[in-house]
Amino acid sequence: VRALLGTPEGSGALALPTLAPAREELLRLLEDYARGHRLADAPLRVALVGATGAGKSTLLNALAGASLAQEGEARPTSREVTVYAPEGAPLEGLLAPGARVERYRPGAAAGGWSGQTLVDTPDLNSVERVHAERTARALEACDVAVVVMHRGSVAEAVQADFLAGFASRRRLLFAVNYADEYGRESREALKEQVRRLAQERLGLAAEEVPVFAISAREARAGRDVTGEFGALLLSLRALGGAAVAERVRQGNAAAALRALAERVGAGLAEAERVLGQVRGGLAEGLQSARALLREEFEGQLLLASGELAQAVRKQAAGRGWGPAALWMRLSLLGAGGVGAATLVARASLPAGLAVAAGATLVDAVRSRTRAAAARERVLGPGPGEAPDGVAERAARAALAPPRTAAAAAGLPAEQAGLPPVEALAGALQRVREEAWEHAERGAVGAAVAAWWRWARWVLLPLINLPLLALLGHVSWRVVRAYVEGPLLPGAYFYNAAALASVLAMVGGTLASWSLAGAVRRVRAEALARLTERLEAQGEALLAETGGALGGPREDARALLALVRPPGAEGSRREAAGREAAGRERAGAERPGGA
Ligand SMILES: Nc1nc2c(ncn2[C@@H]2O[C@H](COP(=O)(O)OP(=O)(O)O)[C@@H](O)[C@H]2O)c(=O)[nH]1
Ligand SMILES: [Mg+2]
Repeated sequence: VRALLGTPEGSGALALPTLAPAREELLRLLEDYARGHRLADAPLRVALVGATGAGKSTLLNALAGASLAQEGEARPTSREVTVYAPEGAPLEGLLAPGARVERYRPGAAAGGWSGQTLVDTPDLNSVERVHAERTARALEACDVAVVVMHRGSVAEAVQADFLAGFASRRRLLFAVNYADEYGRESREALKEQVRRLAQERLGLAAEEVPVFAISAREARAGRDVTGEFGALLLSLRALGGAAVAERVRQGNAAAALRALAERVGAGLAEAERVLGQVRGGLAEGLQSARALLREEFEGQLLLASGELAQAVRKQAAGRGWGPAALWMRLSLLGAGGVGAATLVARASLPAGLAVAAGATLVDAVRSRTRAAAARERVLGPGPGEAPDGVAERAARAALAPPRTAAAAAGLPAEQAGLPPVEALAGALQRVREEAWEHAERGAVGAAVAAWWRWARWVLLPLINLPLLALLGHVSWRVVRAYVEGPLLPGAYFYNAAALASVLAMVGGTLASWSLAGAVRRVRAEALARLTERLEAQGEALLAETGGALGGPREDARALLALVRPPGAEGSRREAAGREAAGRERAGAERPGGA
């Protein structure tokens, strides 16, 4: 249990931030549980607790048969703890500063007391908080509390609040003192009031509330005015028997453990709830981040359409054949270069070729710088945009709702498994880069391949056939003129060439039009890739928050499984009884006992 509970700084259930307010109490409960086991066969410890002037010290003296504790007229009478212990009994946990210790030889006490350790405590209801704290510390180290009350303190809220912290893990006995001052009826009425209070405020079952009307002062003088002081003594003696004492301790320890499990269970449930909210917030934030990135990327792709169309045409021209493809290739060189080359070629062919080659080179460089510029424009911050860019804005949008949810629960963002904004922004930017690269390369290839599947059979023949027919016709005319004469005039060839270039131009334009669909496809592909990657990244991020506080949560679950094995339902006392019985059995089975 100690290992699973761990430490607030290290791992273990205590590292759950939702358990932070309960840390001290959990450590106290753990200590209580451990004490029950450590002192398993030490004499039972009985603490006398109650309001100032209730008669605690008088009762201790009556039980011990000696003037051990100071009985006082001036209140509060006892500031310190008085311990009345048999010789040799361990006193660990009881020796707070200022505590007074009286040892007695078992069996020799004048009050007929034997075997147990009695502890007189300061007042519960003193204005000095330190009194109640001392009493609480003393009761933490005891097994049984005898709650001593006078008429005025029976219904005191401070007392009930104090006892509520111990009710489940301490055996309680109630003594209504000053019985010598009331008649039988008021005594019974007071006892009834105590029973009701114990059930309502402390959650005890009716049969768990032993109440005795006594007069401590009379008992001091050896008189039992109600006949119930003897019964109280008997109850305490019965508790003092070794077997009962052990059962009381085990029951108390089991109750402490259950209380501990209850707190841990609540803390774990709260942690799960908070983390659930963080995950919900993150899912929501990621959705708006995705919408933002998609919208922005779609816009950028539209702006980069020219660049993408260029890439598509280049690839398509590479696949095509015949004059139409040639025209497409030529048109990629840029009209300026081709025009200049044609003009110069009329004067000198080598000069024309040189101009064409120069134009091609210039064009290649320009297309490269244009690609770089397009990349810069798509991926970088847009014109007039802050330099943090869309990725950072999206990261902020994704993280805002889960961070709010975590902060509302006092959970630091990193403990909730949320990355810093810069890290997420970096990852989102990488996704954008990847989607753009996909657009430039894979998507263009795929779109052109799809275009080529139909264009090769439909479009290219449609464009190339008239050209080939023209070529055939011209050839036929040339052959016939050569054989039969007269020879064809130069104007004929100029005309045929002009017609061929018109046909090729129309074909090239048709091909370009048909490629508009391919460009759209590239954009859609790139957008789909972006969405897909963003979704995958969102999943990974959600999975990461799912594993937040993994160690402490696991330890808390293991602790709960240890304390409440599956199916162990039923009432508190029943469970305590079962646990004690189980331990007795386990002890009996093991040779040598403990
Ligand atoms: N009449 C009467 N007086 C009592 C009784 N018990 C205690 N006293 C007196 O009440 C005063 C306070 O008692 P004390 O034991 O010091 O109370 P404590 O503050 O609870 O320790 C003392 O003067 C006692 O003599 C009782 O049963 N009957
Ligand atoms: Mg006292």
